[in-house]
Amino acid sequence: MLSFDDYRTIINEHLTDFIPETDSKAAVLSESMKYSLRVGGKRLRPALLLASCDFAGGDIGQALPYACSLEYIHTYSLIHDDLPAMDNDDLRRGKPTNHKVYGEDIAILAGDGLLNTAAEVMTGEVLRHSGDLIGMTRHASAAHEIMSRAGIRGMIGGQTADVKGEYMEANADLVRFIELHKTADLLTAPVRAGLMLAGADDEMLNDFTSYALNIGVAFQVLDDILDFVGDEKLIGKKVGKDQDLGKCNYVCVHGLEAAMEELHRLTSEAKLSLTKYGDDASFFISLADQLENREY
Ligand code: GRG
Repeated sequence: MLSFDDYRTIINEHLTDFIPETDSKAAVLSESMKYSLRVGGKRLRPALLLASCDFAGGDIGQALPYACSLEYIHTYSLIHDDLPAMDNDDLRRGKPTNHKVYGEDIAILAGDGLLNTAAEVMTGEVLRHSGDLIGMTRHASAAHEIMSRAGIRGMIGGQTADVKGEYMEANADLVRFIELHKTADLLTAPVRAGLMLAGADDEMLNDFTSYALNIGVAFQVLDDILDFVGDEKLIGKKVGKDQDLGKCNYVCVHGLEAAMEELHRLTSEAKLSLTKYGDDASFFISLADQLENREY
């Protein structure tokens, strides 16, 4: 297996390779899509996809279009989340948000364009394997996994609960629903899709699903902690937004100390899911530790 930095380098080198050329009359669309893709980002989700495929003995060249597609979906969700109708943010990844540079109309279309391109790229890959039933089934499963976890029972459903939950009473069930769907689903999709592309068995899929859901929820709990105590310069966007919007998150429901304990518990649970793989799973174990200690 490669290091996280090596997977990230592969992604950064190929990230825009799968964006089709647009007609010159729509040139601003691909420009704004590429602006948000290139403006930064940890590349956590696509790196997880390549690493999971690699771990299970798959070909990371075949996984690359799915890894990039997932980053397109993640980036679309950030562009739309930053819009005035949602979180109304001026900064993302330390740079002006898409609508601040291109206007709201183009930012909405850039998000649409990224989501649609992801579906186009992945279904194209499925079609390319139509002569090989086993290969095609693996590709179709990976594409379905990504689209459904990004969809209305996944990230979009979680975002809806978040948006509509803004002014509700503090509610632990609502907070867990938002953590699981707005955030953890899009961190679970790459792990499962990578394994599916490699043809992993159900036992491995179950163990890694448990790992991914736990780091995914932990990721959101830490996001909530950072919204209270994080450094705006490091994070690259305004902090304290949840309180400003009257949003209910893990910290406001359970308190800061309990949030830190939950972050540690979830990270330990994630690592425990992979105990049987020993040193072979060290990439995933050290990633869980790094995520627990991230400051942005
Ligand atoms: C608009 C349908 C729709 C969904 C938006 C992504 C999202 C759902 C909301 C963003 C709010 C937020 C900050 C959620 C916390 C988890 C998260 C997605 C953080 C950003 O992910 P990182 O830290 O970002 O991996 P980078 O910039 O490193 O890629």
